[in-house]
Amino acid sequence: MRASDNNVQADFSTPLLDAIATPVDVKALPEEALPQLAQEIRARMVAVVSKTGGHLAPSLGVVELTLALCRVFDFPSDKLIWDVGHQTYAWKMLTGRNARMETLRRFGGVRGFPFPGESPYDTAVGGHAGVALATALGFAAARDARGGNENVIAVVGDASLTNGVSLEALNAVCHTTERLILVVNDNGMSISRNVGAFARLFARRLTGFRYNRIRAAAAAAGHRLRLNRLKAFYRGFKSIVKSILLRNRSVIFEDLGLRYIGPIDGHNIPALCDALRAAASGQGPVVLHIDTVKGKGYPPAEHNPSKWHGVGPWAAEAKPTAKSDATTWSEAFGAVLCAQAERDSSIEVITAAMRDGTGLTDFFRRFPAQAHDVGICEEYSIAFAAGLAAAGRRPVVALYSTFAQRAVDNLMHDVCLPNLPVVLCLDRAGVVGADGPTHHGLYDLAMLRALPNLEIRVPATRAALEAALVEALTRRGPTVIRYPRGYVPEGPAPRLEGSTPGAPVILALGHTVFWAEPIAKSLGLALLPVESVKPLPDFIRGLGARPLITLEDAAASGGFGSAIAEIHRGPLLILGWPDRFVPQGTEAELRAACGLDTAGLRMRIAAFVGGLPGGSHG
Ligand SMILES: Cc1ncc(C[n+]2csc(CCOP(=O)(O)OP(=O)(O)O)c2C)c(N)n1
Repeated sequence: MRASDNNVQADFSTPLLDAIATPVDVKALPEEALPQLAQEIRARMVAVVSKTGGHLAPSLGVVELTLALCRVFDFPSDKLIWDVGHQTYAWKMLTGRNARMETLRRFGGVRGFPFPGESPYDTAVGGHAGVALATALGFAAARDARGGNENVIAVVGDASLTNGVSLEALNAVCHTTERLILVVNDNGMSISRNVGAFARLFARRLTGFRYNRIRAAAAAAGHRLRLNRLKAFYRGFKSIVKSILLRNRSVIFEDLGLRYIGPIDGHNIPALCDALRAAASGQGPVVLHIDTVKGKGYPPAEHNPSKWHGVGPWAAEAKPTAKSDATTWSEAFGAVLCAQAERDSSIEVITAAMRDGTGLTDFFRRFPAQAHDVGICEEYSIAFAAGLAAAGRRPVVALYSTFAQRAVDNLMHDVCLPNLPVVLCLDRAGVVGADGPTHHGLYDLAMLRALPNLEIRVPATRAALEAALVEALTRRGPTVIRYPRGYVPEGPAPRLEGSTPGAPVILALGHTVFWAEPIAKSLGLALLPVESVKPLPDFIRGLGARPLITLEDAAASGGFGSAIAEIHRGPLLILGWPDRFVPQGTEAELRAACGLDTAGLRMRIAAFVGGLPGGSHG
């Protein structure tokens, strides 16, 4: 592939890749053909993602690893579990999905993450970070119980390894199984640069390579030694050199009961195959530490792996929508937070590895002393905020709604129970599009509504978001503010009287007031925006027993509509996302599929209104 700029070469051919139906075909190739196959995979990956968008840089970085895994192991009898699973495009191409890759992340198409329902080669669901090792341990324990013999391999990125679930699993390895391979894919990057003590530990890759050279020389000398005392001396020397040069990196894993192999050049297929074979053949669980370059082989992605971590389509034929000047919800949130921090030095902002995604890039640049990237550690982010708040600071935690699910207990136990003034901003609340069911933020309202002391705001517009944040920063207790992906409406939220007094009222939560507006207009219904789920606005009780229709960009069960059902005596239609997982697709496709587009909503609302006593809305 010639890819010296963002242009994608349209006329490349992939003869080796085209001939591969399963990993068995990868095994059958001569070793010399593998670099060519890697190149074809990268060319195809770039071409596909240029049209579909997706997680390009992570997937480019593990092409050789994927090939080496296919060479050494027997899938699907051996079990491979990818952490997050955003790096699996090569895996998908080599396990029977290459011909369908153009449908990647599209409605009804190949998923952007592993999914067992999609392929027998996908062992577990991917999407959220940190769970691969724990799941792999489950597979290993089940194998051991049944007396099976298959290998179980987890591939975990250096950033995902720092997640609490990963660390809990690391703690469990030695008392769970004697056979497990953990591949740590170390590229020094999360979405932005990886942070924390593990990142520092892994950052010593130069010393690591130096250690490997010295170890090789010492091992050669050690082989020549005959005397036991000298051998013991060599072992002691080895461990000292190891702990000095690797600064305890391997020692930490070895103390946790895992044999350490590495660091290995993660783009050298023969070296990877040797290391994987060594990992599979020795005694006890193993960690294989590989060094890779995120974005490898595509210069723009190598140069800026954060930007290319997840990208939208850029190919001419994909007709990318022209970059809008409009402000996103995340940007609006970041801007108002900066404005608040100008006057209030007690504000502390916390992100869990999503600094750019949550609109905090500027805040981190302008107020570094008040900004914390805690890594992929959502539970920690909330408990940390609780400590800050209890000590008199004003913490604002920005998480994606779906990842905040991890931290519900911390919110209940560490924040709501002591009634601490923590502000939790839930970005991407609502459907998110192509990332699909693992990433839609549909369950926050149902999960959080029951928590005492918590107030929940759902602004409809930019002004409402700003007001909600300013107010939350003055509250004495905890507040959640949820808002969706995409552009924030600038104008006021529509409010319609309806054509007949006493007729049904649509109560639309947050930005769904803009979904409801054309329907309310065409059916002559009243439309009232609602921007707080907890407490509910007083005016709702004032509506008495009038027929109500609720609308929300959240799961219909347990959310805003359910809150209304708890207090409302009259007829009620609850509209939100159905009680099944919502697939990937554009927002428009998903709304249409679930009856939440304009036509679907109009039909359902008209049917409800038509079925009311008197049969008419007017
Ligand atoms: C629980 C959770 N929080 C946040 C994310 C968002 N996220 C996706 S990938 C990623 C970085 C992963 O870094 P690493 O594990 O090192 O893998 P790499 O992308 O570098 O291959 C983050 C933060 C997530 N998927 N899951």
